[in-house]
Amino acid sequence: MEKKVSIESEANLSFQEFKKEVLHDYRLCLISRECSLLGRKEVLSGKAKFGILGDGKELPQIAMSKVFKNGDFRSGYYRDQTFALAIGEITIENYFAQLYADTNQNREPESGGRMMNCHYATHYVNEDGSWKNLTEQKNIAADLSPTAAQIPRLLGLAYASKVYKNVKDLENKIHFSNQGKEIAFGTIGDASTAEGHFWEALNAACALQIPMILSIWDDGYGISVTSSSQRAKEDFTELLQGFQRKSNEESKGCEIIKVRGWNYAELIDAYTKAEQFARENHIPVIVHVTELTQPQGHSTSGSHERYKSAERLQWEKEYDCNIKFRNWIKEFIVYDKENNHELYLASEEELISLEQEVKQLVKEHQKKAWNKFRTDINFLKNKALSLVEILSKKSPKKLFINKEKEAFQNIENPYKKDIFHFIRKVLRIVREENSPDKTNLINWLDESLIKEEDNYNSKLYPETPFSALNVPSIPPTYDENPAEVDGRIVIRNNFDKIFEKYPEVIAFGEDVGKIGDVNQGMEGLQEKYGTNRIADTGIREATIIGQGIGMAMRGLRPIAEIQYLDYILYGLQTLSDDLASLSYRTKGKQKAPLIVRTRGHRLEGIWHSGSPMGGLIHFLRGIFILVPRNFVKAAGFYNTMLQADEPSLIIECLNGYRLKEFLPNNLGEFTTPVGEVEITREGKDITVLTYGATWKIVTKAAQELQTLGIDIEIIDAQSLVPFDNKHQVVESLKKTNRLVIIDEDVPGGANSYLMQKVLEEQKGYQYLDSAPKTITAQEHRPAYSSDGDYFSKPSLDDIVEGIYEIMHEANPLEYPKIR
Ligand SMILES: Cc1ncc(C[n+]2csc(CCOP(=O)(O)OP(=O)(O)O)c2C)c(N)n1
Repeated sequence: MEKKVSIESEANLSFQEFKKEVLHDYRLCLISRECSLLGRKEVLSGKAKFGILGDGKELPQIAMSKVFKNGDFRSGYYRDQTFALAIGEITIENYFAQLYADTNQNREPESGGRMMNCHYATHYVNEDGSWKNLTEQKNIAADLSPTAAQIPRLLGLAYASKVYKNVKDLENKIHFSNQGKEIAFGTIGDASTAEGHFWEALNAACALQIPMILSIWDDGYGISVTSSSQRAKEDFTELLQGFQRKSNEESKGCEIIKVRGWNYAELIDAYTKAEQFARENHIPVIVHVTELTQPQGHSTSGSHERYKSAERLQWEKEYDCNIKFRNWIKEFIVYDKENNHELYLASEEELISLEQEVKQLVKEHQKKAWNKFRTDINFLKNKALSLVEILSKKSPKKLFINKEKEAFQNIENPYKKDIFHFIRKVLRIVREENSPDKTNLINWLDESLIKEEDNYNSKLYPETPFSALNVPSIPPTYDENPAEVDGRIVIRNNFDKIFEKYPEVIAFGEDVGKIGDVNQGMEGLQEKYGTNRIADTGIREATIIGQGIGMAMRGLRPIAEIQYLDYILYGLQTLSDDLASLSYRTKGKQKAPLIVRTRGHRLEGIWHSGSPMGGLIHFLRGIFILVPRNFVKAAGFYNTMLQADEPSLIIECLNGYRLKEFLPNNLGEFTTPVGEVEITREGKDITVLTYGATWKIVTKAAQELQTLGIDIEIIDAQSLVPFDNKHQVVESLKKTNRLVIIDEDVPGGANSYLMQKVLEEQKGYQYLDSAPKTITAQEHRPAYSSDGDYFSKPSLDDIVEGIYEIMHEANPLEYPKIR
């Protein structure tokens, strides 16, 4: 047989098989396109709120899907619906269910209606919270909307393969890896490569030599801004040249493959090559897919005619990858010498018939998705109407109720919010009535709200049986005459036990490897456990966090170190948008039990004394935030969190590494309970709630206060999120009736969070005899040196006087004014 066009894989296929595959691919392209076209219509007709769609990117995703194997991971963005369809992650009905924000998880498995359309997430965990066998399925790390936010964790997803390949003790983790042969696939829009995350991750991937294939869907625009305004060189491949590895085997760097996004044969070839580089040899690959289009513009929010020239729009029509693919199919002719005739992939008629079939198919499934979505809501609507109808019959406020009913019935396709608003409004109208019908309505409302709470407000944390809250509390135990050692020895010796006990624990960060971190909390451990277990990284906080997230998603237990708490800001976006929201946005179907280790609070100066706990607490709901006052407590938190599913941030006291502590004899075993405060000094006059490095100063202040006739009770918060699940603070308040909260954060920072917890959540306000008070740092960053600290952070004097003042106000005779 002679052929006018060929593709590599064809060699193994008979013509009929080849034809079948090509037409199957074209059919998928058509299905995906039809979903986009109809999706936009659904938004414009008001049935869905917003659509970000995958049209114009179909063909390269088909090619990518062909080399994407079980066990592989994709970390991509909102254009990848064709890929999701191709690997069987979504059906057409799922696609539309997500567009409508259907909360039924069978119909919308990606997020249970929480994420906007084209945001995908496969399920990592079973119903009972245990890991699925990730090597038997194709994996998608939950998508994110912020541009390039998917890139930091891509590094970790790929790095995990390297770990599984090299760490011998992990050979039995066969449900996570097959000897590290899994590839992490990334996708990103060309404009999003202007983000720092992209460059940071690319540099790290090239340095680490990991199996990563990062595809850039280059359509020349980031919404309206053209490539030339996005980057230094319009041709992205040219810009990347410094990363290209040299031909010699030893050379680091990556392979760069440039390919036209409308050329089926070239694309198949490109991804086949990319896979060869990545899978066995762990060479990162960039696939720069050029000449892509956006047939319907960026999203449903506007039209691209506003910013694209007539020529460009015309070009996009011609170079639409589906159209080009169609032409290629039509022009593909094989001459069969033996039988003396030409073989075609498809005739014009066949293609038209396929196109019509797909149009109808997508429409049918869209309708099904809509009807199922509406059926559930209409059930609620009808139930609400019938209960209100019954109530109104005997109500003296019938007229008012009917008015509401009429307005409600006029809404064509009410959302749930309309239904709940209607009922709650009616209940406000009949607030003075008592009747069984009203009770029925209230009961039904309460039951329905519980269901909606599950739909919209559950799973901020994984809520699995492997929660830190279920880890048994094991106190540290001591020899009769325990050694008194530097805090760093406590933590180091505990880490030693951890590395011995858990082969899946991998620690990494700046200066973590060779010197065992800047405070030597891992001193000597790299020598003992090897560079795969304890590793130095580049100075790249965002991707240190991302590396940890990706590894944790693949069954490892990474401890990602941020050298100082002040520098966590570089990784905050990744922590907040990705890690903190992971469980919530997948409704508990994905987890990443990453431990972020860092050190903070007071030491020296503007960038080494940070304690921005309020900021972290607010940005990172979804991550446990633990603030141990010493290293026995810190070690206990690591021991706890390594048995748990929740991600956590553990902040050690920067000024405590050289302070003496007794060395427990059950290192690696004892735990510090999460969500529990500890009363470290009992007292009767004032409850003082504090944490971290400030605890020591408060403890000192207590001695002086005792001499002034004030007996304070000190409570170490130690676990800010979650905080005091047993409500021990309010119990203390019942005794002292006065509350002071002291920390090193700015006024209104974590101290105010604690105040809200105690006064509002624990209803502590009822027991107060004095105004509650916070003693905090100044609003500015702490100035350098001892005097800078004295005038910036709450000092012993501030604390003693601040507490004294409360007693003075309560009893000026017994506690005369100091100054
Ligand atoms: C951090 C961040 N900044 C801005 C946006 C708003 N935004 C959404 S998509 C987009 C353009 C992205 O263009 P590109 O990366 O080329 O991908 P494309 O949408 O063209 O596929 C922008 C600016 C965002 N989502 N996240």
